[in-house]
Amino acid sequence: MRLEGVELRRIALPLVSPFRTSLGTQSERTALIVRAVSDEGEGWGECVADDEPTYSPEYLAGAADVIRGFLVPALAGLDLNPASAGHALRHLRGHPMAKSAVEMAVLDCWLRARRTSLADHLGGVRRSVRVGVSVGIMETLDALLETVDKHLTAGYARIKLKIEPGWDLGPVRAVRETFGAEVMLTVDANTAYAPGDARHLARLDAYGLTLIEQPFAPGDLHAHAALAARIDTPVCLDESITSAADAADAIRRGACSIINIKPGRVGGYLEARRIHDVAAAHGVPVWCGGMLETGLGRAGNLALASLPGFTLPGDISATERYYRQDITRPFVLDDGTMAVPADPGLGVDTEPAALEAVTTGSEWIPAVP
Ligand code: NPQ
Ligand code: MG
Repeated sequence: MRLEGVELRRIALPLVSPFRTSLGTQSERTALIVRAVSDEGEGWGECVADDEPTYSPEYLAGAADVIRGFLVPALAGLDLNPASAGHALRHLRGHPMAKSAVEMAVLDCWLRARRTSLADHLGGVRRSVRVGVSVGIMETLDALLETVDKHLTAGYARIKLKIEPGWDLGPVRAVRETFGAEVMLTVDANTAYAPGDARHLARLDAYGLTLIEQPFAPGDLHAHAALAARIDTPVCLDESITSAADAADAIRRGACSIINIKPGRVGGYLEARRIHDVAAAHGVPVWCGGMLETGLGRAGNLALASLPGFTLPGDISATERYYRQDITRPFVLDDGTMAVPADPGLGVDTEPAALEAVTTGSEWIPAVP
């Protein structure tokens, strides 16, 4: 398969309600949509970088620049397949979200041409997967309880509360006291704590959490290992893990006993599968994280989450949790689960009118070295 070029679109999707994490408040999702055009047809990808480099060092305009200046040229003239695409980008350091977007479009294109679903290609073993929902930091406990109630009524299999200093023990206690011990409950700090907060975080042990996600800075594996050694709640890493090598290192150092895998953060679906494999070899459960993806990323993440090691519900919520109108068909919740797309490639199509309506800019990048 030969790449002819890539259409890069910038989109802005309004969120149904603002989403606040310890990193900031999001009221609109901007993203890059990649359409790869080849001699064997086309494929779609999505870049999950944010406008600002807060969650990770990557940001949307920078990702577009890297895709235009380095990634597309690196793929030009090659005989492409999923493995060769990754190989051709390996000498370029960093930029996993930009790489992931391009790899995703090439992968979708290649799999569509071969009538194979992404789930089958990755080695998926489930036709539907259990999913959870991520609940932002709220103004009041009442607002939080009302939101959690709505999600539990909708049937979500797990509730994840975003936490930060000043919004942690109280919200967790309130949710446990209101909804009971049976609810699968987790917390995500998005790096908001300092190593000296370990004693405070240990108080979360009283609430039977399934895990605590990324309390400390991405590079501080030592602090995560020290916390893991003193609390009962399993420590899960998100921001710290950007490759299978990172995952192996974190596991070896006792910095986590669970891993959140996001294809965008780790450079694509193939590296995501390698992390899954490394974790499985160490008996470490994994689950699929979320980055407020459009339907394209949602479809791919469902395929990834169908692998056997994804034993915890993912942050792959129904479309309506985030968007009134997506650029694909909506994804719906069915008794706490979502169906894994079975059609070739990502198994989902963009809706041209919907895509056009949210596009704020586009360019054609011809594949020339
Ligand atoms: C997490 N996701 O697990 C992330 C945080 C997050 C669903 O909780 C733009 C860029 C939007 C990065 C939204 C969830 C984002 C973002 C959420 C990261 O840590
Ligand atoms: Mg997280």
